[in-house]
Amino acid sequence: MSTFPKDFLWGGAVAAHQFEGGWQADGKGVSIADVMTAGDNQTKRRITDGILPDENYPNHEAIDFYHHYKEDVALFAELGLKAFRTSIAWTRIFPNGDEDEPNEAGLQFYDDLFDELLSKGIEPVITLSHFEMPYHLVTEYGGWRNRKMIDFFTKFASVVFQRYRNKVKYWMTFNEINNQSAMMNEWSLFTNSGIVVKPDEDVERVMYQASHYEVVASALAVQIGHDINPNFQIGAMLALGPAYPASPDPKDIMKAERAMQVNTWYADVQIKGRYPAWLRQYFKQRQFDLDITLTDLDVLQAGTVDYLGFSYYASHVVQAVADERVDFTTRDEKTEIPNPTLAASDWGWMIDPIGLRYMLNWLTDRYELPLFIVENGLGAFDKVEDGQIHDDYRIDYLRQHIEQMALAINVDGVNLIGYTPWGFIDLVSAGTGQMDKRYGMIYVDKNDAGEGSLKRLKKDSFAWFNQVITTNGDNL
Ligand code: BGP
Repeated sequence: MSTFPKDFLWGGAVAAHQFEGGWQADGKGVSIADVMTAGDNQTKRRITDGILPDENYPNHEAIDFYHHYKEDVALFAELGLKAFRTSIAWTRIFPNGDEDEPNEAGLQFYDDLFDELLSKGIEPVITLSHFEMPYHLVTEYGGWRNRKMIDFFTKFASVVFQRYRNKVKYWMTFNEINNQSAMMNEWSLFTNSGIVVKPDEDVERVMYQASHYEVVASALAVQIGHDINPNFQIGAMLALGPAYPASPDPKDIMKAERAMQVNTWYADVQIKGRYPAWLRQYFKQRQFDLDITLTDLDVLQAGTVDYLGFSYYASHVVQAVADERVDFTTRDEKTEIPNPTLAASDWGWMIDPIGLRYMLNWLTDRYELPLFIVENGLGAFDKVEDGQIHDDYRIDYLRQHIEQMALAINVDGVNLIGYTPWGFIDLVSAGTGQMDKRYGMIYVDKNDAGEGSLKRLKKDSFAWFNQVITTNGDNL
């Protein structure tokens, strides 16, 4: 028996660009996700220079939720969802990002979607920017390198806050804003900030500058949102998983601590309203000379978030290197090693349910804010046999994580307000662009080559998760 709070937000999570399709429908503009090709386990997604003929862009059609939303929402209701996390595709509202007036057809789509959800008792949980900024802002302005992005983003935020002020209560500003702290991974900088680093640029400086503009934009959005509706709950959203030290060697411990600091400083700023000491010092030592104004610092202080949303998939193990730098910063991947005590998914992600409880404790001690797990799940290959999908591996993964959530709440006193497992309906993988890296409880008939009927089928995990929700987590 696991006790969850009475109003616990059991739900499911997706993002507009990974499931809506309709990439040009009703005036939608081209987003950064629209210029990313399909990859797979071995092949990285490529970022093309605009839309090229003969390339496979999996997000263009995705699972075509745009044209199936009514039937899909009916299925979500049958699954028992109390909350549904998605994003508003920025390019449906401002196709290029720098227009004076929003696109009414795009606004209407989300009105219709939110009405449909609310009529079924499903609470929308909305991310403003989930890896899908307008591509025009990249080609014309250089993405988040440019301070002008703050104005474009806050305008977008104001328009949707105003429009949906009576339909949406839970918001998040930037999805996994901290991914780009792994700046050597070009996917992260592009999806977070619309940046492809030029040969003469210092990638680390570029990353910190873009991140700064984003935390300022986030803080301004929080203030704008609270002015429009004081009941709004506006959260930060980070990808979080513990970085364990590889051994008791104090150098490994220090390395792991710094890895956590590098990964979580965004939450420090968004929750506490100021940069942590180590990072202020780091900026000085590295002589980045960032554009951070005194007004920005006031904005950060005034725009702190109401809760912390986070994704949790895996934990990591880090090891100090022989010629460790005095600041212990993690600049590349050679410091991360596999964890011999854990199994990994088919994509090499370490499966660590206890790490989730650890993280919930760590975050509670550090921030004392309500926590919301807005992504979690197992990407796996599924097999359809006679129209059925027996995904017991997925049920096991989710069950083990929910058990740890229950312990965190009941034994450790963590204030956890909800759980929206990722990709509860199969969708395009953000990292690889695959369809066959599936997270869903609802199967969608489409493969990596983009072929399939788009038919939806219930996996075994569908009935299981429905039972979890209807018993409020008592029957796992
Ligand atoms: C997070 C993103 C999601 C999502 C998920 C799973 O990084 O917020 O958009 O896709 O991870 O990752 P992937 O799709 O690469 O398996």
